[in-house]
Amino acid sequence: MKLLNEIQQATIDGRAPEVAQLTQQALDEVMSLDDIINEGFISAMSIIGEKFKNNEIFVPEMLIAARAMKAGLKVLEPLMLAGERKYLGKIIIGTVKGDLHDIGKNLLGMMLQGGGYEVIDLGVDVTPDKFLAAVKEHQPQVVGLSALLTTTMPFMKETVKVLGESGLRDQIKILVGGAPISQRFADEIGADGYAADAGSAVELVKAVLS
Ligand code: B12
Repeated sequence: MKLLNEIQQATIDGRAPEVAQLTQQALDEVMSLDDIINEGFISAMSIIGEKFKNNEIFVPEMLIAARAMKAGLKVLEPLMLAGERKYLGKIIIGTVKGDLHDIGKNLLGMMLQGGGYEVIDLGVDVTPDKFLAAVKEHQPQVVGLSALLTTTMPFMKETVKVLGESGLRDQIKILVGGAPISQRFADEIGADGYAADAGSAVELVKAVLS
């Protein structure tokens, strides 16, 4: 528990090398990936988010904390990706237009890969047309849209609309997620599913594909 608190604090402080080292130590002590991610990193990011909202910290500090979290995730990556290679399905993921947040989307990608799915990551600031082009090219079963800003949520709606008009809609399931997203919003925009975190997203993908 103490170690997870240390990971959380070092992430908040943006001490990337120390986060990497503490994460390795947590793995050596056989702590679960879920505990490290949830109690170490995600809890740190919600504290950072609160501090930012209250003007106690600003974008540079948020960025430095995000880098520290990435350094920790890098240590976990080989374990998260260690799944079987025979894919259960193909999934395209991306952060929608105007939005540069990618930590949650990356985590989602790693968990899905670990869960046995082939993941094609389109990156951040992905326009609806780019999602459509990728669907045509890769023919996935699932498309996962991520948004962290309330101002970019309309582009999620736009992406669902563009995919809807393409004639390919019945061949794909569209899932949405990100801190400001809810099941209600997913229903409103005509998405096929919503999950609050990357772990539940893997379950959701299993469910929509079954
Ligand atoms: C780190 C961070 C940044 C970093 C991002 C670095 C990076 N490479 O991602 C930087 C500094 C760049 C940044 C910039 C900005 N940010 Co910022 N940021 C954050 C912060 C602190 C953490 C986000 C994060 O990584 N969380 C951890 C991850 C693991 O969680 P997650 O993304 O929610 O993902 C999980 C789930 O949601 C889910 N999930 C995510 N995507 C998907 C997709 C699918 C399909 C599914 C099923 C599930 C799923 O699974 C994930 C894993 O469990 C949040 C606060 C917060 N608590 O969210 C603010 C926050 C999102 N940012 C905010 C703001 C305002 C900004 C800026 C506008 C600030 C500015 N003035 O410039 C810019 C916008 C830049 C842009 N155009 O995108 C606000 C948004 C407010 C709002 N209502 O829209 C927040 C909420 C802070 C706050 N409290 O005010 N930010």
